[in-house]
Amino acid sequence: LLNVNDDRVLPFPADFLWGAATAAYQIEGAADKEGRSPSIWDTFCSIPGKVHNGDSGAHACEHYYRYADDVKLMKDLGLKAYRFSISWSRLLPAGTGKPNHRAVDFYQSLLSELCSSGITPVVTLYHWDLPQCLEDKYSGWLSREVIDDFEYYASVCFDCFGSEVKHWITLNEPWCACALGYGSGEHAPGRSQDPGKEPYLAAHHMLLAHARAVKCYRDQYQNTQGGNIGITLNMDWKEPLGDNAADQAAQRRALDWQLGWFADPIYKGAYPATMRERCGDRLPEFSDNEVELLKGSSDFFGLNHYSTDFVSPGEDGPPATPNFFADQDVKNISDPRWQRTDMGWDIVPWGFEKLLCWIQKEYAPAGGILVTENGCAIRENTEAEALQDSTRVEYLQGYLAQLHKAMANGAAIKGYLVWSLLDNFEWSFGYAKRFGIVRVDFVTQQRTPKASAHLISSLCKGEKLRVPSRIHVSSEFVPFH
Ligand code: GBH
Repeated sequence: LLNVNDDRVLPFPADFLWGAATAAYQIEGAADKEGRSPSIWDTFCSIPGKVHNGDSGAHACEHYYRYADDVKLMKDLGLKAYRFSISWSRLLPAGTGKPNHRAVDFYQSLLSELCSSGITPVVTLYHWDLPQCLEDKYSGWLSREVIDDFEYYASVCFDCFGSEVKHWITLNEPWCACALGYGSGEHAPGRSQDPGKEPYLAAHHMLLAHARAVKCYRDQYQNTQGGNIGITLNMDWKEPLGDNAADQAAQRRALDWQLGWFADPIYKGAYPATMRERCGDRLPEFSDNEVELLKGSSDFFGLNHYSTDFVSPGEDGPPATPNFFADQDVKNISDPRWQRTDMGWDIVPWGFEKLLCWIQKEYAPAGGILVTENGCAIRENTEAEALQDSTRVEYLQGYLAQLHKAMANGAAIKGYLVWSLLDNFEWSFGYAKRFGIVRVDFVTQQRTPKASAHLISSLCKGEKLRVPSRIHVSSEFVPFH
């Protein structure tokens, strides 16, 4: 038996899927080129004040033109897997209908470079970039019409790319797309008009669109193409502030409103009871057929994880008009001793172990858990500073040690993809926040691997994880209250 508290050199299974992740709008550039039509993120970026510095994904990492060099870089690092997303509005500029052949060529070329380099593609269908024409036509995710259009888009992807792709992800982090896109308005489409209803409605349609794409794959492609398909959900761990029933109930609500909102319909066939109780008819209902469609609609559990909070009940009481965030009645609290990333997110490795074990226990996901994102933004003022990204290296060592511990404690974890391969367009933060294990100079587009890239590279090559003794591996911690 492994005792990770004493053993600072941690082995991982030989078939563990190590790699890195990106998303289309964050790296591709060529946003108004080669037949691509705008997505809701192009529109959102053009509204003054929405994105830091007026930045956009118009050029980003120019990956659309530099993909061959980027795959070469991944090959040099020895990545086993690469997660990227397909741009819906590049492939189907009208949102539906005839595919753009230049987009088909682009993604097929990317896939063939990956395959000839021995890198396993993990492909996301939707990483937040709805075609703007569908937003204009029927208000995008607020309409049931999007479900058919998403299923059709997915089927085009399976047709065009399914012979190379064995790992499909339908949606990336629907929580962000709904809570930030329709609740706070921080993300596209930037709506906050009806925050007590729209996040729930958009989420309902996302869940159904996900389930229909999965059914389509299983019915028409899985037998011949032999891949698997799942969803990626994001969860920050929530630890009860105190050892009391009120804080434990707040933890349950916090988990339900972020993870359970999506995972419960997929794994249990219903929204969490806490949501049903508190939202009443603002939370849409699934028909019996829809419950059947949703249940079991993920071949693996894709998880993105970044940070942890302590939680206790909210203090504000119910707001005058209902609101997604207030519905939860949760107050998030940080330990002031925690170190923070450049996003202001707390670095709390032990929360990762708790979350992974929670998912294993609560959902026991068939096909296991695939960590599809984890990583951090670090302030890197100069290139020299960036290349010695010791804070990121320590973040990864701490989080990976906890992932290792979760595996030792029974969590079935199949792989780990770091966010992100490249510094890129960090949504409303523009280019000001750098998550890459590879430095990108946005003037010259030069790529340079950072120390963290060498860490990931060593793991890809089968080396054990070395965790310096100053990094805590134990999940025992001293609550600050
Ligand atoms: C992901 O979302 C996205 O999938 C990816 O595109 C993006 O570039 C990447 O992360 C980095 O942002 O305030 O301490 O409680 C991240 C989802 C949800 C993670 C909010 C952090 C708040 C942490 N995020 N969460 S805290």
